[in-house]
Order: sequence, then structure tokens, then C-alpha cells
Amino acid sequence: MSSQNTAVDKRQKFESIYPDFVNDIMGYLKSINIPKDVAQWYEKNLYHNTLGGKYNRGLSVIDTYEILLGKPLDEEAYKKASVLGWSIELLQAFFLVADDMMDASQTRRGQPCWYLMPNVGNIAINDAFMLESAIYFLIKKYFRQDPYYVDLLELFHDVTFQTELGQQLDLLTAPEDHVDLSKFSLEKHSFIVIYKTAFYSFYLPVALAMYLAGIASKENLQIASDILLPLGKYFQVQDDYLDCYGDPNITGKVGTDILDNKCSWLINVALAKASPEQRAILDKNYGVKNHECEAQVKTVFEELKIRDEFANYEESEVSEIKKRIESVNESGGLKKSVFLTFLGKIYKRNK
Ligand code: GPP
Ligand code: MG
Ligand code: MG
Ligand code: MG
Repeated sequence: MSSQNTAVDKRQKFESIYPDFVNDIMGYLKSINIPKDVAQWYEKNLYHNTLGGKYNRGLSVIDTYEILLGKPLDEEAYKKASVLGWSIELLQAFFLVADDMMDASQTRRGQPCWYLMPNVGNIAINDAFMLESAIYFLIKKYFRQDPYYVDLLELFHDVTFQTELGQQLDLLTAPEDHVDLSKFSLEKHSFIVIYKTAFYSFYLPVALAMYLAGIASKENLQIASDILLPLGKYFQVQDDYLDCYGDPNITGKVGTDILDNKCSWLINVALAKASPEQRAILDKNYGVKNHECEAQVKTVFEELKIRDEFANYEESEVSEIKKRIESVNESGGLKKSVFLTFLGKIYKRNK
């Protein structure tokens, strides 16, 4: 079997267990005699907003747990890992339903955003909250008896708070009606991307698998965080790069960062290198909802050789991350291959 088939099988297996969890929630609603239309709405929300992605975050819980145990998961272990994997996917769904409203986005995964679906509108706000509540319903059902139950709750709460802080700075740094490039900096960018992306997408799946495997000591969690936050930052810098230079047929989305006045990695590097004349062009054209202005910004990016800057950043960042991975002491139960596998999945990605 090719490794691609294995990946497809893993994804299908993960997807096929999700209805069990939706049914757990539906069973509870039935037991309290909730009107049928409420249950049906929630069920639709739970499917529409979670299915259809790559499930990278959810599957990482399972992959990491398997590597840490050093053997394939039996049925019970798989089920518990998949509860936590789906909990991250629900967290992501909660964030994205809300984020699409805040960003006034039109499409998500090739479909209209949830708040733009017929009869949804502002009900999407409550729907986002209910996606979050599903996490705690499932964790309670499957982990209430485990000694690390409170640790799981605390981890989800902490990571949610961190992501909200990142989202807040992302929004406050990119006002639609007032462009001021002097508010941007690489330091701010770093804070935004670590908080809005790296904690929930990189640290959370590995930390959850470490609790499952019984190796989540304070020291081990710190070692994991020291590698996974830089890895998550690198991932988001790639995302910023692909927003401008990716192929929409491959990424599945058309970039909007220049039009939206986003504090992305590209504009920050450009600001650091720009001559006064180039800076004036950026000041005049960045964040203006007009494709002619966007093209002017892209021309300055080309003059400044931003693609080469990215290639250099990628090589030096990845070599730094690899050095950190090499220095991991495996005697405490952590494995270098957890991190190398993660890095392998995103290195030089084009989508
Ligand atoms: C998506 O970033 C943002 C998040 C996943 C965090 C949202 C956090 C909340 C507390 C709602 P983005 O808007 O840059 O990504 P996309 O381009 O996918 O919309
Ligand atoms: Mg968005
Ligand atoms: Mg956003
Ligand atoms: Mg982006």
C-alpha cells in the first residue's frame, strides 16, 4: 500500500467515527426532550462546519499518540484519541464560523460561509458557541474518570484564550477604514501568528497525545512547546506567503491579505527593506480594496525580492527547528519522530 493510500485510509477512518460523537450529543438532547427542530439544527451545524477539511490537527493527535506508544492503537485507544482529535476539529469549527463573520468572508472550503447559508445569519453566533460546547460534552463523557480530566479542560481553556488574544490583535492591527503601516512590526506579527495559529494547531494536538500516553510532565510539555510554537509560526509564515504567491487551484482560496490591510510576514519584510520611494507606494496602495492598488504593492514586493527573502527564511528557520529537535532527550518518553513527522508534513508545502 502506498503511503498516500495510508493517508487516505487514516482520513476516512477518522471521518467515519465522527457520527458516533454527534449521536452521543443527539442522544442527550433526546433525553431532555429538546424540540426536534433544535436538535436537527444543531446536528446540521455539527456536520456542516466540521467536515470536508484535511483534518490535519485532529489526525495529529492520533499519529502522535501512536508514535509515543510505539505501536498501532487498539480500538479503545483509537476511540479516546479520536474524541480529542474531533475536539480540536470542533474548536477549529467554532473559531472559523466566528472568524468568517468578523472578516466578512464569503466562502469557506468552496462553500458559502455558515452565516451566509439560508436562514442562518446572526444565529451563527450561537452556533459557534454550541460547537465549542460540544467539546466539553464529549470530553466529559469520555474522560470524566481519568486522572488527567482537569488537565484536558485546562489545556482547552488556555489554548482558546491564547487564540482569542491572537485574533484580537489580528483584528485591531488591520482596521478596514484606516491604514497605518507604522503600526506593523515583525514582533507584532510574531505574536499574532503564535497566538492565533500555533497554540491550537501545533501545540494542542501533541500536548493532548502526551496526556493520553502518560508523559505530559511539565518538563516534557515545555520541550514540546519550545519546538511546536516555532514550527507553528513557520506554518503561518508559509500561509502568508501562499496568500500572495500560492496557486489558488492548489490552495483552494484566493489571497486577500494585501486588500485587507493584514499585518502579514510579507509586508513586514518589505517595510524593513523599502526605500523612501517604495515606502510611499506601499503607504498609498496597501489595504485599499482595489486590484490595481494590490498590483502596485506586488510590484514593490518583486523589486524587493520578497520571494528570495522567504526562501532564505525557510531554510534558516527549518535548520533552527531541526537543531532543536535533535537536542530532544528521549529518556523522558518524548520522541524526536513526533516533531520530525510534523515538520515533514509542512516543509515546502504548496497548500
Ligand atoms: C483564522 O485566521 C483565525 C483563526 C482560526 C482564529 C480565530 C479565533 C477566534 C477566537 C474566532 P484567518 O482569518 O487569517 O484565516 P482564514 O484566511 O482561513 O480566514
Ligand atoms: Mg478569516
Ligand atoms: Mg481572521
Ligand atoms: Mg491567511
